[in-house]
Amino acid sequence: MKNILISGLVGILAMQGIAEKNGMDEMWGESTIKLRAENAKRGQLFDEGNYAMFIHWGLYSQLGNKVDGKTYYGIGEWIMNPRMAGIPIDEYKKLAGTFNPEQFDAKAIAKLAKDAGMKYIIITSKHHDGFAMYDSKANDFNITKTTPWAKDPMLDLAEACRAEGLGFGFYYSHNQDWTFPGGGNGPSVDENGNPADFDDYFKKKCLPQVEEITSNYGPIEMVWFDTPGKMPKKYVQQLVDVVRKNQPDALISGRAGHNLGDYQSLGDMEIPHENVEGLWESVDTTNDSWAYAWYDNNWKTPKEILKRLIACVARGGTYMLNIGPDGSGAVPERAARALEESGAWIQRYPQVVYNAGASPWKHALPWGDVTVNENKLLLSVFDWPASGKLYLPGLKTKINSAALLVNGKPETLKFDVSNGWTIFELPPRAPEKLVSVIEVELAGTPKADPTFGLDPNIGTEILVEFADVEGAEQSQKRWMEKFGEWKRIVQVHKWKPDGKAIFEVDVLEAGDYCVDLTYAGEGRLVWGVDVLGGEHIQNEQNSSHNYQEFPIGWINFPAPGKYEVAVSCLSENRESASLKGIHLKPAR
Ligand code: FHN
Repeated sequence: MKNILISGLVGILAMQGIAEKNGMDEMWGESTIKLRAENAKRGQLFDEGNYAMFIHWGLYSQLGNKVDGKTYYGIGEWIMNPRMAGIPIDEYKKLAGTFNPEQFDAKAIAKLAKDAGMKYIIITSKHHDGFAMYDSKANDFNITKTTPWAKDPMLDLAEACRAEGLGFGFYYSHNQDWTFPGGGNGPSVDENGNPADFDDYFKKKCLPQVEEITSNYGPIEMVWFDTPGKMPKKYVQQLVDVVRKNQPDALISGRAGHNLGDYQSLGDMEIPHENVEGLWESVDTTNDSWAYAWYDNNWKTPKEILKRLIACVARGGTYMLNIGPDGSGAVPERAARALEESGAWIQRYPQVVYNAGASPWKHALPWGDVTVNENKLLLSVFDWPASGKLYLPGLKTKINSAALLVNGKPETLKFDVSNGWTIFELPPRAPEKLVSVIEVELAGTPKADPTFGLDPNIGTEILVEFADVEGAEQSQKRWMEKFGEWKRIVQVHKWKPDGKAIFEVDVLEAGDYCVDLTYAGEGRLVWGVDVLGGEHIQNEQNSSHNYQEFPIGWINFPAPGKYEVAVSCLSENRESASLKGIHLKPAR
């Protein structure tokens, strides 16, 4: 199996070319894996809580992606950028004059985070637009000096978090500042027309503001630096020194740059498919934009939120989920509702998330996912099997007992073991509407064979990042669906005539399986699928520029056991063919 996810993001960006074209080449900086060593308190909430609230809120929230009657689609906090509405600096600054967020309710936001099951809140103190959402003495372009509201919301939010027993911390855009002379992607001359460089911006604004946010709000959990770009190391080091001096227990985000952060920050909206080692975080948002966008109703459902949260914990990481209050300070009602509903589930099953560790299978299973807490496996079942049987392949540790949690109480489950598979007998109805949980107490340390078992109930999807590849290339591909809305896959492409992606599978029930392939390409493509040492099938199907699943045919596994399944692109426009995964489902 390959772990391509930890490859340097800078390299990936360069490879894509697309990021540079969009002026977003300064996105995430390099990946860092650094475990807190010298300070046991630092990162405790991050490591054990596994779930946090991210808030993007600023002047841009007032526009909600509409400027002069025109709607711009993409991440709202970039609205002034030429890639979006391209608002001149002077025009943008005028927004402060009408920023009056009377609906902002720090206590309600902290309560929402608490009810959602989140352990701390990170909010934008200054985003790339340069506007400080707190009372900054270092620079007047801030919420208390320039808005009719004239209050510091961060004082209230810090206090409200403390009252709820939550951690609190700040996002700070340290490199990009689009309105201050010399800031990253900002003006290159000052108000008198004199040249300004990054050093001016850093000394006059960035460093003093980081002093402020780490001094004036009590103990904070984290400083979430973002988009370091090509910022020289000496500057990042100074910021790190300030944070360490003022807040020795605070974490520094993986996007500080130069490997000076405390953990690895994955790409925006990235939920990894394979376990990732070390201390790491995924950041995601409740819809498609970070900041409020009036049209953006593409909310994640409570079930989707739980799926993404549990996937992060099961891959070994932490999940931070964003909300974007609007210009009045109100949190969109649907986002709040989805967080409350998923949070109510977490209150019933805290052991699935808090202090929970990674799945020994190292990837999700067809019906759900597995987290580990002490000597227990927590099976989160998203797709309840109609057959009354739940199949768990490759568990290598003896089971002491298994129980289905019904209204929080364990009900003993019967189970059987066959050909290395554990088969649980389940009642016909799922006890939970969202996700039902089975607790499996083990006799020792959880160990599992990560080979993908073909589930006898439902289809099993295997992505090409889990394949061994010969005669073709396996690489990451990233693109923006809307501006700033990142998608990523691992693809197998550049197929040579003898190219293959080989998947190892474990079959419990012999027989015919329907094979579907997910791919993109141009025109019709001919694909071959072989059970190595067994049947060969091939078929021609259409393709499209975006990834779609196409049926190829039935293939036979003559007996239970392990097999290798090879996929190849046999003919037509092979240069265009990009394979994402295979799906195998019992042909019944
Ligand atoms: O450019 C920012 C973006 O606006 C947003 O804040 C995200 C959140 O992770 N960070 C940057 C892009 O990665």
